[in-house]
This record gives sequence, structure tokens and C-alpha cells, in this order.
Amino acid sequence: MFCEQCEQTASGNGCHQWGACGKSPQLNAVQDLLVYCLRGLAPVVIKARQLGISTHDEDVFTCESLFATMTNVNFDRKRFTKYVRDCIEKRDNLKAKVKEASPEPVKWTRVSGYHPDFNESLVEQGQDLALGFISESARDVDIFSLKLTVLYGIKGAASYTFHAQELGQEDEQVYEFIQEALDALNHQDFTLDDWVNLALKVGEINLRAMELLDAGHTNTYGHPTPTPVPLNPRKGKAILVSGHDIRQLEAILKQTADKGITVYTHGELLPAHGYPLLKQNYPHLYGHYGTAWQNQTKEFAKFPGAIIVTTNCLMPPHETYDEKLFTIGPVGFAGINYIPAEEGNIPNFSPAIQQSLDMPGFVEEQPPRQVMAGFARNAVLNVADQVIDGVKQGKIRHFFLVGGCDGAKPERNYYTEFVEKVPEDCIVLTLACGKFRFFDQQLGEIGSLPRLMDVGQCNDAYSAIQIALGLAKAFDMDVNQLPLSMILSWYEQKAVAVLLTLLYLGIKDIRLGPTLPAFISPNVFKLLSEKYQLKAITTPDEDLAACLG
Ligand code: FS2
Ligand code: SF4
Repeated sequence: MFCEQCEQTASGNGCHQWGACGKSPQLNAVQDLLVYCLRGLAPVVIKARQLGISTHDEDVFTCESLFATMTNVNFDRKRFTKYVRDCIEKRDNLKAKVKEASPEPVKWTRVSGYHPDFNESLVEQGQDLALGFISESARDVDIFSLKLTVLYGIKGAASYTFHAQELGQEDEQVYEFIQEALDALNHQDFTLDDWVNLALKVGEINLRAMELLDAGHTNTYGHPTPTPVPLNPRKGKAILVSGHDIRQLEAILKQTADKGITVYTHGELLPAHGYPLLKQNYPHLYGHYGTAWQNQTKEFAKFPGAIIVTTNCLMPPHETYDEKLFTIGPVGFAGINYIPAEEGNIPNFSPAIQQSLDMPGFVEEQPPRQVMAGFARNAVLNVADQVIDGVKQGKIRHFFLVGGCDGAKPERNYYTEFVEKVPEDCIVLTLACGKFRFFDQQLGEIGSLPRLMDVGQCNDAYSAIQIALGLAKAFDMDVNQLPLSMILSWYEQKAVAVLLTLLYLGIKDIRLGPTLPAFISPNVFKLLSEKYQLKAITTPDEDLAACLG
């Protein structure tokens, strides 16, 4: 097997024997097969679109399928076999429509004519196709590096697009580009510059995808407002919702209303508490349980109710809690309860609800503890005048955006230490699951502004970007001249998409860690560091001194 799409890739140069995430070589092969089939569907979708044929179904399918191949999303080989079958069926149906609508015969390339043999091992077929793809690295390691960057970036963008469409927010140009980028992977004639431009275009499209998702969230649930979120569970029956999907969280809230169950968020769903319409309409949305994804095996085992995982990051579960664990949407694990979507793409959560009712729930009150959530763009830009005054009066020296993913590696302590060492006249904005290393620290205030503000989920990088652009406008300066440094941690492919968005926006001096992506070749990194001064993190002291200097 070969996979190097995430930060924990074995020895920093690709998982070859078994995935550090728990992915088997067999599963990896069928995921590779699916990606190959999606590359074959893409030219057909592009042609159909040119002929005015609706490709909405195929576009949404492509986004969901790419999402399922991301790190820690789906470990169930049977589900991938189904995705492959559906992909070939959709492609062949669409080809028939194209044939009917096209004035001239259309000649498809080999990738669009490929048919897996479903009577034979898909694993071996996937392995053969993957070998062909990997052999491209021998031709040009830098182009191969950029091809992987584009593929991983569109996986991230596709996941945000998938969520946005669930909330009724879609843009044809996003779908169009995702298909074009998949088709580009079929081409051997693109130059290095073509690939660099395509990678930046992934960033541009991902910005639009995040904007759509932001619109989906804020139009449906209102703009987040600073909200205290209890960390101490309350007595009674409980259900835990993990992942990023706020629409599915709302569906669970609806289906648990008046059932005497308290709903807790886990991981990247913490920011859900900041949305006013969720809080108002569902008083049983109470608090947050647990920390970052890599601690879930311990935390899930202790949770006294059902747990529903709506998106990444799912870890291979321990048998001590597999009965109370449920997955939905693109998420899956062989042998773990999967609740399929019903009407309106919403599952019937009854099995999970019943599981919670059958379990004891929390039996003891615990001392109150809380964190604040909801410092998204509106909340921060509404107090822009206080921010500007603070900077002008010298009370605020610098802003740090310490955001991104978490993970198990000890090097990630850098981020905790960094935040602890940020001087008292500086403000820390944070987002995504990396914040769980420091989210409950009491950093105090500068005037009436908290020194630690949680902007939201990883996709709320859009909100953080709007805050930075809003402040740049208020100070009448370029965003790179602001007293703002970005200290980012990455883990999976959504972070790749967000990084490409920041580069597309021309944001310089980003510090990235805990290690650089294995798929970025030395030459490609040199190019990014020369053009954008992208750098690897060093030590908290050294990086703080450099940012403040
Ligand atoms: Fe964290 Fe995992 Fe948010 Fe990533 S919960 S690493 O998926 O997307 O961030
Ligand atoms: Fe390895 Fe990450 Fe790929 Fe899993 S997703 S196989 S850990 S590189």
C-alpha cells in the first residue's frame, strides 16, 4: 500500500505496511480504486455539463465519495465496494445520456472506459491501479507532489461542499472545478506551473466552499455569539454527537426533544453551542464532553449513553464501546452500527436514542466548569472598534491565530506551550480541534476582550479569514501588514484545503507543523517558502520572538 495523505503517515514518508490511522492495505486499495473510478466519471460529467445535462446527482456523489476516502472517515470496505459500483453505474448512465445528446460520437479515454471485475478481488485491482499512479513519481517527483496536493486538497474542499449542500448552499462552479481537478489527474501533459496554479485554484474553490458552508450555518442557525458551554455533565440520560455536521446535530436534537435526554457535543461540534437558533430551540443541547479526536477511545468508553459520529475523525473503536457507537453519512467502520439516511437525507436515530435510554446516563453532578465558544466573524468584527483602540493605545501588541488539527504526536505540545507563552498583551484566536490542547485555559482579558477566542470549526477558517480581512480594512493596510501571525497545525485533508486557501489569498509567513506534509517534495516546499515564506514551526520561544520581532 501507499498512502501519505495525513500528518501521521508512517516515518514521515508514507504508510506502506498498514495505516497509522488503522487503515488496512486492503481498504486502502479499494479507496484507491474508488478514486480511480471517480477520475473516470469526471470527464463524463464535464462533457455532460457542456451539453446542458444535469450532473447534480453525480457531483454530490463525487463529493461524498471523496469525503469518505479522507483520513479517519470510513474504514468499511463493503461501503467502498458500493461506492465503486455506484460510480460505474452513474458514469455509464451519464455516458448514455451524453451519447443521446451529442451531435457527434464522443470518444472516451481509458480511465472513463474502465470496468472493475466485481467477480474478482477489488483489492488486487485497486493495488494494480495504485502502482500505476505511484510510478508517476519516478517521472517527476515535484509534479507528483503537486498532483497529490491537488487530490488531497479537493478531498477537503469536497467535504465542505458536501456539508454546504446539505444546508441548501451550492455553487455550480465548485462542482465544476472538483470534476476538472479530478480529470486533471488523468493528464500527463501539465507542466509544473500548471500544477502550481491548479493547487492554488483548489485554495480559491475551497474558499468558496467554506463561504457556502458559512452561509448554510449562519442562514439556518444565526451568527454565532459568545456563549458559555458547560464541560461538567449533568445528571440524566445522555447522547453524544461527534464530528462536524451541525445539520445532523439539529436532526438529533429534534428527534430527542421531550425524551429526557441531554445532548452533548464532542470534538469539532463544540462551536455548535454558539449558534443562537440551536440554543434557543433545543434547550437539551447542554454541554461539551471530551477533548480532541485522538482521545476518543478513552473518552467514548466512559460516556454513559449512545455516541453518534457524523464525520471525521473516527478512530478504530474498542470493543468496550462498539455497541453504543453509531455512524452516519460518509462515516463507517465494519461491524459498527450504521444508520442510513432516510427522507431528506436525515437518518432515523431511534436505535441510538433507544441505546441512550437503556444506558444509565450520568448519575452524579460534577462541579461546574465551562469554556466560551462563538467568537466567529460577526462577534469579533462587531467589536472591531475596541480592537482598533486596543492596538492604537498599545494595549494589544499582536494577534496569533493558533489553529488547525490535533493529533497524538508529542511534538504537538508545541501548540500548548506556544499559547502558554504568548505575552499578556497579545490575543489568541483559535479554531478546529487543535484548540483542545488549551481551550480551557484562563488567559484573562485585555479590556473587555477575552485573550482567547474560539472562532469555530476548521471550516470556520472562512470566518477567521473574514476577521483578518475586516481588521486589515479597518486599519487600512494589507492583511500581511497586520500584527497577526498564523501558527497552524495540520493533520488531514481539510487542513490541506485550508492551507491552499490561505496561500491563494497571498497570506505570508504561515508557520506549519508539527511536521511538514510528506507529500510536499523539497523543491515544492522551496517554491512555497520563497513565494509565501511558508515555514515549519521551530520552538515556541524562537517562533514567538520571530513573530513579535
Ligand atoms: Fe480535527 Fe479531525 Fe476539523 Fe480535522 S476532528 S483533525 O477532521 O477537520 O479538524
Ligand atoms: Fe497513513 Fe494517514 Fe494514509 Fe492513514 S490516512 S494510511 S495514517 S497516511
